[in-house]
Amino acid sequence: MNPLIITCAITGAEITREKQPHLPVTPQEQAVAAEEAIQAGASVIHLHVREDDGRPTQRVDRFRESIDAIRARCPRAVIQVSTGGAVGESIENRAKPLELKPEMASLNLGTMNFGEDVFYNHPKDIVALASRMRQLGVLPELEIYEAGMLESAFRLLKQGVLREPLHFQFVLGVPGGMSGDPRNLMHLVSLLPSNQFHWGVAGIGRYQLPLAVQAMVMGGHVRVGFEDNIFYHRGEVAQSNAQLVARISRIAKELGREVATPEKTREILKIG
Ligand code: KMH
Ligand code: ZN
Repeated sequence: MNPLIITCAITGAEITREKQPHLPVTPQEQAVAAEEAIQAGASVIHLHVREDDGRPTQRVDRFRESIDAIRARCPRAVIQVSTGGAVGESIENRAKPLELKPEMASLNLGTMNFGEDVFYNHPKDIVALASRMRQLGVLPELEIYEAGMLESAFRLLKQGVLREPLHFQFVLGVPGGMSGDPRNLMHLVSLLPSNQFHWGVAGIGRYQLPLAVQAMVMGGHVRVGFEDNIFYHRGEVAQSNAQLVARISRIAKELGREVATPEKTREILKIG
């Protein structure tokens, strides 16, 4: 089976220190969390940044600080910046970290209810973000929360806005999108027409582990981390992002699935 790409979403935009005391917030904390996650088997760091007081921000200087700090501790990591930001962030701000020309960036494929909020992704903004990524040589990771968004991605591929090979992240379990029911992942994967596509799954909350295991068996990739889930077991907060990554690496080993190094990940996703 193909090597397993583990992405670690170390911080996110919504989780607070009150809920997860080990949440990395400052660039230095993020660098330590990223280094530990890479050592535990992650190869991609999905990056949101915060101000020192924990507020989410899309300030380009803050992204630069975090990326420099992560690079200093783990130069091999593939860094994927978020263009999703926090709910309610302007599209102009969401696009800002692209100017740093990261290797990867997230691209959200549609508008949806997101818990009690609405996560807006206007079609023209999706096209603009995708086009800017293409101009700057940034690989988009396509964030898919329900099946209609996957079909939107296929339309954008036909229109030439996106290019193969596409890399999908199925984010399942956000209230407002598809839940983490295993049949939803089966259905989404069944809609992928060929192996010209890469896919992974990010299960939210209690869905994180079962969906990760399902994806590993199905040949997909996995995202874990505090952005999506703060618990190790029910009611027991995880001690670090790396703890969540290490569990996936151990299960992969048991399943006989090699864990991709950052170098292998670049080769698989054709980065650089
Ligand atoms: N914070 C969520 C509203 C992404 O990084 O692209 C959106 C999000 C997706 O986290
Ligand atoms: Zn994110």
